[in-house]
This record gives sequence, structure tokens and C-alpha cells, in this order.
Amino acid sequence: MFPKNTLRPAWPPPMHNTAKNNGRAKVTASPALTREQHLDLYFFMALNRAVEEAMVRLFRQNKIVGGLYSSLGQEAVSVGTAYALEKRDWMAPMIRNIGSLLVKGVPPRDIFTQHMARYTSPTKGKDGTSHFGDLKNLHIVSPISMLGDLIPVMTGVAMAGRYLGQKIVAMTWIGDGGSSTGAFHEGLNLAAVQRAPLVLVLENNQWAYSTPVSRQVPLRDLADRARAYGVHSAIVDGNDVAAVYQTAKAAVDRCRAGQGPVLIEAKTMRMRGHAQHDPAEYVPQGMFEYWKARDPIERCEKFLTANKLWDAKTKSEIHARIDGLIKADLEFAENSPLPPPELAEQGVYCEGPLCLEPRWERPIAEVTPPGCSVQAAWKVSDPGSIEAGQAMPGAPLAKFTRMEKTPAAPRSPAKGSTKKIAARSKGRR
Ligand SMILES: Cc1ncc(C[n+]2csc(CCOP(=O)(O)OP(=O)(O)O)c2C)c(N)n1
Ligand SMILES: [Mg+2]
Repeated sequence: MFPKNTLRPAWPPPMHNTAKNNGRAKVTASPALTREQHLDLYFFMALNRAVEEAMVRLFRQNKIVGGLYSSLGQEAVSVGTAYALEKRDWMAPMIRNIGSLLVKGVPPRDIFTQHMARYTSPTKGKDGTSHFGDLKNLHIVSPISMLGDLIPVMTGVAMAGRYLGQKIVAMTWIGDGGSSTGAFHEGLNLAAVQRAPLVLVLENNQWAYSTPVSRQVPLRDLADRARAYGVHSAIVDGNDVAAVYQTAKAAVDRCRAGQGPVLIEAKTMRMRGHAQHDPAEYVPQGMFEYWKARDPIERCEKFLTANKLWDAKTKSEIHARIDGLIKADLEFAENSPLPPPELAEQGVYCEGPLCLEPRWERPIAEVTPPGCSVQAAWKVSDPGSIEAGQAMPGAPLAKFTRMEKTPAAPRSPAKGSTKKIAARSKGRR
């Protein structure tokens, strides 16, 4: 048990000071963003929200197959971090990172068809959530449901890139809850010791299912976990998209320069329940209000207006573009068929150049039936049940032979008396 006073209250959350970065060395500031970059970040956040709003409507119409997880209020984290990656870089998103998929180049239609399990989806209707990737073109590794497992996987991707001399950076995301898994710690340590070019975004959205951070970690800042492994870390206001981007860009640059992995803790808030089934009644209402007032999209809008980076016309053009995209891609998804039944047996195993092919050391014919000289079955006469000696159907009945009473073998002469040995072993206990 930790002493009570080391647990920080769940709410109100201690607001971090991004300038001081909670005592950490200040992240090297990237050059200020251009107007285009600011508008891009806004576009992707608004698109992220529009895609998810459309999917909530689909869910209510019973058209979504499987779970639907909301990233409402967290758009700046997905968008700002992924925006720092280059085309050649790799990423592995989690369930609340639809924004990062959009930034990397996945069209909304893939996200709709995937969640609706349509034949036209990236997994051809085999999976109902965001378990898909694109290894060939976009360099996206599919999410893994087991929290934390993507960290060693992406460390491996980062190391492979370095091995191939590609100067790539790998990025993945983890939640506050996921940062307590063994795989998180093992993966982070591996990345640290290998100095892998890995950016790990720790999305601290204050909740893991219904557990507040303070009930699972006795730390004020989850970024402190990186210190245990000698990993460079930064804390950023996860609802400020420009700050998220700048922090992520500095981390990516650092990785590319060969300075080892970086962990970024983005403080934000899950504004919905864990998934659609969860009304999140356990969250204090005031906590929602606190974070609603810091909504990343509204904050970005205010910033763009205050800095005269857009006008009403630009804003409506952006939204018209988003509306058009959503309408066309939704129509495409709704009109797409479900997969044909015979597809169930296809594409289950890896095919193509990325597969590990068996290396046959002997001619295949020699080791595969019927030509093979070795019978590929054991001869078993007893099924191994609790009734010892029961014969397998068709197998010859086992013979029961009475054990002959054999005279006991003469004992080797004892070094000490039995009493002495007993006394010695007693003393050892
Ligand atoms: C190793 C493992 N344990 C448990 C789960 C079940 N699970 C799925 S999501 C989740 C909560 C995750 O919380 P957090 O990491 O904070 O991410 P968030 O949902 O807040 O984005 C849990 C416990 C899992 N998928 N993997
Ligand atoms: Mg969480």
C-alpha cells in the first residue's frame, strides 16, 4: 500500500506548466508553424471529429459491427503527433487514434467500411474496428488489442529501419492504463537500451475504463515512468494542437538524429465513456465541464481568429470540404456489400513478400506424406485417461502382467547412522 498522501486527487487535475515542462529540460522548440500548417492541423482535427460523429450515427442505426471508441476531446493528440511524421516514417495507432490514420493518409471511407465490416474495407470485412494497417504504402502497423504490445513491436520496426539504413522514426500510442502493463515497461526498456528511434505518445486521458489515474498510479506525471529507463521525456498540453505538434516534431527530430527514444505525455481528457455502451456516469460532471472549456478544436479556432490566420470564408471552405468528403465516403460505405461467405477462409494467413517462408533443408516430397518415409503419427495404445491401462478403440488390449516380487537391492553402506542423518537435516531447516 502506498501512503495515502502520495496519491494525488483524481480531479481537479493538476494543470501542468508546459513552459517549464514540470522540471524537465525544455523540449527544443521547433520553428513556428506556418499558416498552412495551422490550417492543416485544424482541418484534420475537424475531419477526425466529423468522421467519429458520423460513426456514432451509424452505431445508433446498428450499422457498426463491433465496438466504437470515441476520441472526442483528444483529437489534438492524434493529429498533432502524427503530423510530425514524414511519409517514410512508421506508426501503429491505438483505438482512439483515428486522427493519426487520417493524417497519415487513410481516407475516411476505409474507416467507415472497416467499422461496418464491408467487403471494400482494408480487411475485406474480416474485422469490425480499426485493426488494419498498411505495411506497403503508408507504413502503418495494425493496432494490437493487448495493451502495451505495440511498444516492443514498434521498437523492432525502429531498429529494423536503422539496420536497413533508412533513417526512419517509429511512433505508437499508449493510454494511462496501458502504461501499467508489463509490455509497456519491457518495451520501453528495450527501446532505451537499443537507443531505438521510437516516439511513444502516452495519452493520459485521466481514465482507464472507470478507473481514474490516481487509483492506479501514485505519480503526478506519467512521463516520470520514462526516467526509470533513462528515456528522454516531455509533457505537453494535449488539447493544444500546435504545442502537441511542436513537441512531437522535436521528439521525431531527436530520434532521427540517433539520440534514442522519447516518451511524450499528453495530458487530455476522454470526453465519452470507454466505448458506446458506457455512459461514463462515474466521471464527476465538473470534470467534463473543466475539459469542455478547453476543447482542442474550439481552442484552435480561437487561436486562428486571434492571430488572423483565417476568416469566415476560409473556415466555411474547410468545413465544406469535410462535409463533401464525409458524404461521398459514407455513401460509398453504405453501398458496399458485406463479404461473400467463401472469403472467410481466404487471407487468414500472411501471403506475399512480407511473409516468413519456411526454409526447407530437405526436399519437400521427402518429408511430406504420402511419399515420406516417416509415419506422421504416433502409435498410441492408451488414451491417457484416469482409468489407467484403458485401450484405445481398435488398439490391441494391453497385457497386464503381475509384477514379480524382486528382492530389495542391498543398500550402500551408510556413512552415519539414520538417527544422525535425521538430526543433521533437522538442523538445516
Ligand atoms: C493487456 C490488456 N489488458 C486489458 C485489456 C482490456 N482493456 C482494453 S482497453 C482498457 C482500458 C485502457 O485504458 P487506457 O490505457 O487508459 O486507454 P484509454 O481507453 O483511456 O484510451 C482495458 C483495460 C487489454 N486490451 N489488454
Ligand atoms: Mg486512459
